[in-house]
Amino acid sequence: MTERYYTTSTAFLEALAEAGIRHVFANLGSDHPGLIEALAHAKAEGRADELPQLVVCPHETVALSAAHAYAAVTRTPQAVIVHVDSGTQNMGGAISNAMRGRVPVLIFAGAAPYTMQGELPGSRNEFIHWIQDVRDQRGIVRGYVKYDNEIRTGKNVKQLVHRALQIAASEPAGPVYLVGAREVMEEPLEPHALDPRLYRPVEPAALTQPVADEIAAALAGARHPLIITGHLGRDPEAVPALVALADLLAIPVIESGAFRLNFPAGHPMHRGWQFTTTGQNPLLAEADVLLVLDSDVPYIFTTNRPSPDAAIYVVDVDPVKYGMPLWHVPARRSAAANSRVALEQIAASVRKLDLDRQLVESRRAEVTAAHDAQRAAWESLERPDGGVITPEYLTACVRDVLAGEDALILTEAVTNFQVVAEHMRLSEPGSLIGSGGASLGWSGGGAVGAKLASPERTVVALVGDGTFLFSVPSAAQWVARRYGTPTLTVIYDNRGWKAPKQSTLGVHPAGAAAMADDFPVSFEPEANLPGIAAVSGGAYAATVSDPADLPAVLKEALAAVHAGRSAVVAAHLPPVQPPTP
Ligand SMILES: Cc1ncc(C[n+]2csc(CCOP(=O)(O)OP(=O)(O)O)c2C)c(N)n1
Ligand SMILES: [Mg+2]
Repeated sequence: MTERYYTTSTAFLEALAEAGIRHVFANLGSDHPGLIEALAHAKAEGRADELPQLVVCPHETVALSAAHAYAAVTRTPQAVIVHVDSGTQNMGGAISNAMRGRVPVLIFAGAAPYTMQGELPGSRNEFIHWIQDVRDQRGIVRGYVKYDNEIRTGKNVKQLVHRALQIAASEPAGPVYLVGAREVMEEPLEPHALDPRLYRPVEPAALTQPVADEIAAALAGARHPLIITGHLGRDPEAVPALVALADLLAIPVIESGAFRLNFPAGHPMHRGWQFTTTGQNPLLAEADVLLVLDSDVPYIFTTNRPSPDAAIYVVDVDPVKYGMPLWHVPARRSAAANSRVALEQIAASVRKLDLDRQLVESRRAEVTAAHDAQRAAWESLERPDGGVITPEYLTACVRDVLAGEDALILTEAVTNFQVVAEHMRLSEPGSLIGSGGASLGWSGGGAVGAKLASPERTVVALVGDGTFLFSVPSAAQWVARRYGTPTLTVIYDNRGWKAPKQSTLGVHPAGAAAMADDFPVSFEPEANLPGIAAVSGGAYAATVSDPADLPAVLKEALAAVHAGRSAVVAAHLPPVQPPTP
């Protein structure tokens, strides 16, 4: 019997498999012969099932965004392989999205060989090995990862992988980065296994009992309590815990900067969303007790803030936001805890109190009436405007075509984040994901990862036209066809970047740019955006201008997805800039 081929690369891939990772999103290069060889040997030896499947991604943004969405859906760490410094840089903003989105992803990059005279297998034999040798490859991502390290020997590579995954998955979750040069990835080893159960993520933290009691008493004694949350729904099981507390005391809930379903849209205590909200929210102004739960941006102080007398409590796994140099909420008390655990503790403490039932019930009636009025006002906007598709009408059409589907919505709709939230009316925990970060272009790869992670669901990405282009749609759509992950993408197509125009108007409302209506944000002449998906991924492609056509086109697009083909529909909204004469 021939001896089993087993190197650091085999052990590295095996460690990922031990941790339950089934796909590795990869963009390969001269640094990866060890990995490619390990995979080929495993196949030849009938052991391919013992290693994860490589998903070839022609762009690193797509690779990391796919791993990001996969991790967000499954809440398990995922892995990405990129090429030395170049591939690391090409992940671009996707790594900052993974950090802000708090998703556990292990990124492995090769490194230039560290011998050049054939001293070791893998030694330099290509001109590019000198060019790719940089002083601080790990420094490229150090501001964005929780952990970085170099694999220096195969002897402990599994230890490093499992430790990296443990750090990635412990709250707050985030990306981790390992590098390994060619020589070390070629090192022959004795096969060995490692028990991943000994590297479990850190258990969720709880509030101390006095703090749980204090928050419970404050909420129970408040006239106008309010809860603001941003991403507690990363753990779908936290949603019913929030519902239980909101029900118990009739507390209205606002979602702020939300990229997850944190609270069911149809629940009578749901009082709307805030993104870049420009006006004062009356609920926030009148709140006498405010609980900020898992929120990076609970409000924007310059335009929308709580009363200076409000008693504010912050509960968050990272309540002081170590990763944000400027951040402050004037909280009476801040506590580091897992939101689901904390909510269950606070509710248990509330149940021990003697409540003013009349106060709670009259508040429930008031909040419910306000909720109903808010929804009626939104619904009245769900129509075209003089033959033009409005974002509200578009979102309502998407919502209606998805009725009865088990849909997973990816939102990257930028200036239409709020419209998407208000008009999709999602209520299922786990039915919405966004990147959580600031770097646009996540949803192309994201849709691939989300569909791979949940093949039974209908995955729908709602994106801006600029965002669609940021997402490297050629690469994303190719991967989708190659790996059989059909999804529907709907482009909120205002033919340009509305956000920078709005930002300018926010600072210079009557400035020269505003006066001349001169903003360099237009995408005229128009590109055929769905056409990119058609040529690179064989997708169903359509562009719609007439509101009357929209429902039928969306239906046809959805049918294409169900038949196994991706679909991209661009819906023409009012243009961001008037067409140039
Ligand atoms: C990678 C990246 N580059 C640039 C930006 C800055 N930026 C923020 S919003 C925006 C416009 C996005 O355009 P589109 O998707 O069409 O959305 P719209 O603003 O038109 O709603 C840009 C360029 C960003 N957030 N991320
Ligand atoms: Mg746009």
